[in-house]
Amino acid sequence: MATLIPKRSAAVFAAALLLSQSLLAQAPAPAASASAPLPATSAAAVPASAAQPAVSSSLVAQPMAPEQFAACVQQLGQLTGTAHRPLSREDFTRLTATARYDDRVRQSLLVQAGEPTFWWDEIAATTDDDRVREGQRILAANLATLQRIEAQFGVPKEVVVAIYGIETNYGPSQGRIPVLDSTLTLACLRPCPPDRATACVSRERAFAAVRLVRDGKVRPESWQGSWAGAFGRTQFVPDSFEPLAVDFDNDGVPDIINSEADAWATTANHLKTRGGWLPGVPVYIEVTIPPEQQAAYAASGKSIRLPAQAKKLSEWAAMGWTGFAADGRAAALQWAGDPEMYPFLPVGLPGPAFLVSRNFNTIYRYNNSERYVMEVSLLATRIAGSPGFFTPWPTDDPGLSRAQVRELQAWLQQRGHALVQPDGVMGRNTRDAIAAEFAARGLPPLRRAGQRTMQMLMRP
Ligand SMILES: [Ca+2]
Repeated sequence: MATLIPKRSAAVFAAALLLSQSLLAQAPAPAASASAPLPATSAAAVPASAAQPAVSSSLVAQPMAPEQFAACVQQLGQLTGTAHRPLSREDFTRLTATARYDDRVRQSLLVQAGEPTFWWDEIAATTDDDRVREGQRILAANLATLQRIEAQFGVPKEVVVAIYGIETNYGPSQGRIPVLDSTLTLACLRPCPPDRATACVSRERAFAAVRLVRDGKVRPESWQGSWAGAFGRTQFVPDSFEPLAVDFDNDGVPDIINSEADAWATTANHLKTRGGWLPGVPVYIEVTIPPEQQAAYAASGKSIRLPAQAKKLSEWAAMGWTGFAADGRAAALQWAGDPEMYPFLPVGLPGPAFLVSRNFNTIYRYNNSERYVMEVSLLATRIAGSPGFFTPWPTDDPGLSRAQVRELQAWLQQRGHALVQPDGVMGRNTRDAIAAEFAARGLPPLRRAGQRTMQMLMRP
């Protein structure tokens, strides 16, 4: 979950642009909010007004020296002991004595700022048939528990299961970096203003991590998570876990690492408490915009998200907007309670168009990436047995499922690309190998493959 998709510095962003130029030149439309090709990180933890430092390009340019990290941790210790930060310097010093700088955090910051990816590739992989089936299996096997969570928090059980599926692939991908190390490393790579008072995400996250250890809420020897400090089955960051953790299996301990019930209830609590989930309101409805109104939504290379235009669904219907029936035919826009919704177009027109509700914003607070919100809500829709959306992406080369990516990776391995692992994730090594294969055929070195280009590459 998470919020902490770090903001990019100009320098890092410039590097990303250089990397991406060849891709942009060949692509039908660049992905809008280039959300990380990494496991998502975690939930909105501090007030939106809290300062969020930019990644300092000088700090992430090379690994931090051990003495520099030690000095940084010591400086953080000087800031403990204020009213909003109930943590003594003694406790902080004692509990961080064995913390280590972890360079995987820095490398992940760089990767995240790196390669742009496409909506159609990410959605195809994150909501593929395997993930839908596994979500349906988990839902059926835990129906009573998930129904009780839905009754208590008002959040649909399919949304909770979908977050579980997107965050950690239903459990196994919780991250392997000690959380004290990742949060302190991040706080040192993204330094805050040096005053005692200013709330600042990376610093407060590290303090919250230390408090969780101090209070016995986690077992430090086995407390691991993502590079961004998100941990557990639904990936909470320490500063979100601390106020929102729920012990739903009633064993006396909120444990989102080992207990699915606790993880699901804690997630539902976040959506209810932080975002104000509206029960009974859909996250999105796919729409068709009348031709004479389409010019305002033309593709611009960015997503189009217009919360200021929120209107009741009946008002959109009166303007001629229509939805889709389960069989893909046009249907009148209507919903019980006539919720307020606003336009969201991931890549503009041509392409899928949606009206989204406040529940879209609520999932966005869980992990502030538009792609993440659509992945979660599409997966939830399909887990519930409904079709995905009907309008095709504006590409003649749609994205691959994880099974297809594994097949492609196995082929790349056979072709001698030793760094490629058949893990179903289109990472840097896989992209390098794909580009090399295109180049070997005298073609532009695309750094992705889709349904059409995969067949073209693998043709004997
Ligand atoms: Ca528990």
